[in-house]
Amino acid sequence: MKTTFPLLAVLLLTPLAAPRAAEFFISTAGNDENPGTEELPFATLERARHAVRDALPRATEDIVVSIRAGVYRLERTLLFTEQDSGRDGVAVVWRSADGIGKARLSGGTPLGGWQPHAGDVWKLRLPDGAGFQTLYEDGVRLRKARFPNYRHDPERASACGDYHVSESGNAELAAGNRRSWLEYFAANAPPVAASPAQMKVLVFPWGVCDWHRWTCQVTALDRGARRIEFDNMGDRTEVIDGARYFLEDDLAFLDVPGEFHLDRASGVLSCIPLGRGHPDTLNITAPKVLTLVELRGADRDHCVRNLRFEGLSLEETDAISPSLFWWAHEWGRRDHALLRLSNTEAVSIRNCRLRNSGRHGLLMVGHNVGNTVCGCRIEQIGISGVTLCNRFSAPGGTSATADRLEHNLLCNNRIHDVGQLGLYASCVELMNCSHNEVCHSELFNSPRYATTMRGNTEGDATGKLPVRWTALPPAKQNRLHHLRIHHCGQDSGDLGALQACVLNIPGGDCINTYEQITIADTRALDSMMDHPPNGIFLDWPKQTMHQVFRDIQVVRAQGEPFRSNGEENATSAIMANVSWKGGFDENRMDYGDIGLQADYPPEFGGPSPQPVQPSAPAELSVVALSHDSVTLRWSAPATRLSGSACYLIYRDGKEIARSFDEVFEDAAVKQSVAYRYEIAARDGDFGPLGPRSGPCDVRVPVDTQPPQLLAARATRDLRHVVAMFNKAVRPDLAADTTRFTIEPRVKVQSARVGSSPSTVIIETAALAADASYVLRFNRPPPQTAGSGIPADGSAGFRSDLLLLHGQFDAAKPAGALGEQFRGNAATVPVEGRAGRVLRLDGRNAWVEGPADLNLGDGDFTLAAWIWKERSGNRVVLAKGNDFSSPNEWTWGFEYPLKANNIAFRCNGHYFASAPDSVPTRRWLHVAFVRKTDTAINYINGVPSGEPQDMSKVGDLTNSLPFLIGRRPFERSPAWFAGMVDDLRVYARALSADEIRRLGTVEPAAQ
Ligand SMILES: [Ca+2]
Ligand SMILES: [Ca+2]
Repeated sequence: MKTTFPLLAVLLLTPLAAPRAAEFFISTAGNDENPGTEELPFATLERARHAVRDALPRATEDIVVSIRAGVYRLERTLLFTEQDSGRDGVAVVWRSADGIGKARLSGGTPLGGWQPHAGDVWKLRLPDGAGFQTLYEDGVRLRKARFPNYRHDPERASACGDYHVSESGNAELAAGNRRSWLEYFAANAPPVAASPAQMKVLVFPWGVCDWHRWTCQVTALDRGARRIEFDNMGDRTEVIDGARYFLEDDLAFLDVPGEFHLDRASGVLSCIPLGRGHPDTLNITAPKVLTLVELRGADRDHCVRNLRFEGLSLEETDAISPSLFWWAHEWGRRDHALLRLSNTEAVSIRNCRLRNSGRHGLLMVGHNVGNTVCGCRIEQIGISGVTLCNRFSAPGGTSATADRLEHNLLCNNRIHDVGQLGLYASCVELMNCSHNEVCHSELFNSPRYATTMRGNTEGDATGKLPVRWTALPPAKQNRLHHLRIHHCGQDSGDLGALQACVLNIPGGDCINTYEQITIADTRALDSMMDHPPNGIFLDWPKQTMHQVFRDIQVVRAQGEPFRSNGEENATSAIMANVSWKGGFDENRMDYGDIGLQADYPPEFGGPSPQPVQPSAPAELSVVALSHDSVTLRWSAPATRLSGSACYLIYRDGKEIARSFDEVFEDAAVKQSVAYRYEIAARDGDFGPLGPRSGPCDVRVPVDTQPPQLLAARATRDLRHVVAMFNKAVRPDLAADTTRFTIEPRVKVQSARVGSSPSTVIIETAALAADASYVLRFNRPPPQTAGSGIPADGSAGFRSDLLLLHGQFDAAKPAGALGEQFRGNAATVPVEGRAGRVLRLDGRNAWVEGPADLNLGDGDFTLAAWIWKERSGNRVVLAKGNDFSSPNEWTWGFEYPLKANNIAFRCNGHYFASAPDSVPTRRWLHVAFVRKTDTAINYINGVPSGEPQDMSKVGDLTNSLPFLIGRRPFERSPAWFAGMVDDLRVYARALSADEIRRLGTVEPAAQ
């Protein structure tokens, strides 16, 4: 300390003598005629910028522009060029003088003079030529009037539901045809349009690739045909049945608070505000600029540099009509942001708030090196939060641009609620840039990605054509670490919260690292039909190889936690301690250091509370009330937690499950076995694990209920009978042939437990074809109940070669569909059908039957009652793919497309019922019979269409799963939307009489 005293004294004595840093002041009460001092401040930022330019040649210390608290409304973009730059040792600092976020630069202009109109609607005539694509009320974005209305889903705040789905749509159009259409369900008829010339439809045309949301001009709305026709902008793709859509931008849709409509022809703005009172008092503002603040150097040799923005709030910019993906605007060269940087170096943006952008939050395009973005909150963004893009070739197009987008630091930022106007959005986008660091940040509420990264390879989506480098800059040596990511992927599919693609080729050196990242709750709206969102997705085969993932934990991803398009991206990745692989060790996670840092501005909500270590849960009780279930209850830890307690449940020392409730049912137990349970708690998903509770022991009681014989069936060779019980049968009893009798008398030769422990395969003398039998089981004396000893019972069956009979009457869904089925589809009771039926939602519901069920090379019959919710190519049954495999088949396709029929399809050949024989939304009995070389379709018990030649179809035996409701082809599962009941597969051709009985004698309604 002694040595510092003289220095401190010198400093205290010298201010008057030494050159002072120039400081200018701006105030909303200022005047541009003033000198810009603290006492006599400027009024505008433009005036201060001139003053800085004048002062720069003489400056030897930083020049500071102190902006007083208040709203500064910008009517044009505030532009900084090379002339406004600091130089080494002299920065130009633009700061909020009265605290973080207090100096607010806004592109919004308040609208006044509202007049009441009908109901809650207020109107205002704008000056000639005024217009905008987005509107704000007191800092909240309003929506263009739409149908159906937006519904806020707090778990998916960035999603744009509700959507309607199309009943039907156009097949692929001929070249040059720009008139696409969709047909809506009668129940979804839109209000009569007020000004159709302006109406848009936002539609996901494909169902699969449910990220491709068009915004298209409606060209005709035919209410008789229930048809919305729209300009496809040259993309003449099919619009599938069940395509999600909503209509927008017509006065007739203005019916709820938060909606507005601007009639572009008349300049009349209509609005139902969110707030109460006269709209003149509600701070409704219209944006006047697309980019609020821009730093634009002339080229990479004339950069804007050494500028610092501290504590500013940048707010409210306009959008451009979002018909196109953002990259269609020359990869950002013609795009906009609250803060836009091109040809910049050593620029610092610290503790700034970027809120309510019509396009990006912060956009760095082209050459931008060594910039820092720290302590910021970036939210309510039209497209992406922060976009770095250098996806450009040098003039001539044969090599990458020499511009560099490198060594930028994005640290300690909260970026959320992005993609509000364009769905293909990300909290952070890294395009063809290198050596950048994204760290200690919280990213959430995105309709698509938290982060996406693209580089410079190309090949084809199938991975068959060779991958090669392009003439674009690479994406390499980027480091993403200590990120807290949650609630992304909210409105689209085929994505990962962390996504990367086209980065690398086999053996390439474009390597990026992801470390210390937690990803939670990646989940889309239920209406989304595509591949469910993943935690991490490496897309494009062989083009995203060699990336590094260390210490990454994914919880509650709707799809797999980690997905790779093609195995090479996954197998070449370096993975260490990742939660989707065995041996994951939570102790290696830096939970306390993931996410925002302690100095994150409290004005922006401060960092998330640090998780604490809970005490052990107390009062654990464990009860086994039955032979197959143990119920655990406990009380919450005494420790006060920052979030919800997450419990880890241990059985015999091993973690078996997690629960956010203080109760758990363990259904994976065995009778008469003793188990020991313990519980430990953690503070939320990620945090230090507390100690375990005291152990609690239980012995599961013996099953006193004997197995019941449920059903029997003959096998195709008529030499075996399969007996099905409701639970496992003791093998010694199953093998005791004296216990089984078949009447009329057939000799039982041997018996054994089948591949399922609850089935017994009985070998018999030859059964007569198509006869009725009864199988009886007689239990041995003494008649004690006990495990695996079946009760006396009998079951009738016919030797009619019924290989599979799905009645779907079990009340419990998933797994309880019967011994022959598993899957996630539910059974439901419906009016007019006995028992229950299988419901398939057309999105992801499926059932799998026995894989050993095959149609073979002889006669067969498929029969079922079906209710088809929507038309289109949807698969009812599948055993493999139907397009290029001679021994695989599906049943359900329409041929030709939209013929409203049903086709058995094999190897690209269709055997279809008559056109319009299978309308939607009614119960129909459908059957398909192969008899020698002839195919016959039946609808409601009568032949439909002509018999067809099946002589070119060979043996239909394969080892693929037998699927109901989809086919095993991930790119296009052809989900069936509707219901199925009384599904039968026979290894013989049923007669016309038999089909008629199945198809006309409905089981009585209950
Ligand atoms: Ca509406
Ligand atoms: Ca049924």
